[in-house]
Amino acid sequence: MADHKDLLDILRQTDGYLSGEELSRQLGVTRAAVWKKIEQLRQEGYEIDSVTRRGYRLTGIPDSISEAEVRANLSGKGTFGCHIVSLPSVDSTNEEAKRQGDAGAPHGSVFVADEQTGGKGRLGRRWVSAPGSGLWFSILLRPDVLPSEITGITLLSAVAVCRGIHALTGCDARIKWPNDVVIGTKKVCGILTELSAEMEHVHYLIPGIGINTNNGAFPPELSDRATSLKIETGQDVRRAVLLGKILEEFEDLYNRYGVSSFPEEYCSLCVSLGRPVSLTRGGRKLTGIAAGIAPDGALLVQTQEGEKIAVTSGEVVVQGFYGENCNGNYF
Ligand code: BT5
Repeated sequence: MADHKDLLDILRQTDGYLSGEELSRQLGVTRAAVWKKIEQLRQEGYEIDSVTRRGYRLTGIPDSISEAEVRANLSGKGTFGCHIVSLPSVDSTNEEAKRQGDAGAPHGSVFVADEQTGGKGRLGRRWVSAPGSGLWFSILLRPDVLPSEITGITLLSAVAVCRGIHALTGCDARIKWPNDVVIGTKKVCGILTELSAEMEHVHYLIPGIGINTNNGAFPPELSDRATSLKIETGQDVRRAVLLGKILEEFEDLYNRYGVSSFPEEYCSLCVSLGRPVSLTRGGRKLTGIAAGIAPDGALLVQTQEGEKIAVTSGEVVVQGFYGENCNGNYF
């Protein structure tokens, strides 16, 4: 028997009104059942106009990340989003992806949640993921590569996020090497890539992406360094639409670059390049200019002492931007 998601699909695909009789015919259910389904959708936040003798018309879609809403907004070829898991609340979408990855979930699965109770950043840092305020999701990938060959994936993901944000909001989203997406000098998105592998084989790879969409404000410790799409544009963003767009861009990039390389576009989007930077290496504080990105994704820094070094991990502070050490303390 058809459920209310089928009714939603029909309403979505119809421009004008559809009578209760026509809906009951198409769904193969009674008119009373149609009415019940309409009420159920209204409770989920869908706005449905009803006019006597004309019927029903969909007039408003909520900012829902339900599987049905995500699926309705997928426009890629179908690999990314073949399996969608949407949860009201979860510890971390990366952790959910790992659990389901261990249980055999397929390449291209997407895990999305309205709230994360244990959202995480790199080095055990916390990622603030309040309910309804952002798009928190993870993609499960099963590339046939060695663990040493996954160096491009975080960079590629950042490009997909910039493209998706720009397409939907017009915001000039850029990248602070390696994994922050910023608007101006504030962070709108963070990416955490995790891996399950043996020496010779990657079981799966999980880029986890957190984008502040509709946050009106942040906790005091983040307020001068975090922003949201709503703060930047004054408009609400429908997260399922943004997710659909990012998955489409991700699929396009993944099919062209895989996980081992990244698009040249990364460099033109990267705000770190050409700026003074400082970092700590082997207990030594170094300063210099971010001069380029190596093919393996490392940041090339021309130091004041005249050396050119490749930085693959750790915190690089870009002049004019926020920074923090591995304890999450700012400097
Ligand atoms: C990151 O780490 O930026 C990676 C964040 C990844 C989050 C996604 S959400 C979906 C998936 N599931 C997860 O559990 N994680 C991923 P890092 O570069 O270490 O930055 C963390 C720092 O960003 C924190 O120490 C804060 O200073 C700051 N921060 C925390 N929450 C933030 C937010 N909502 N917006 C902006 N900055 C935030």
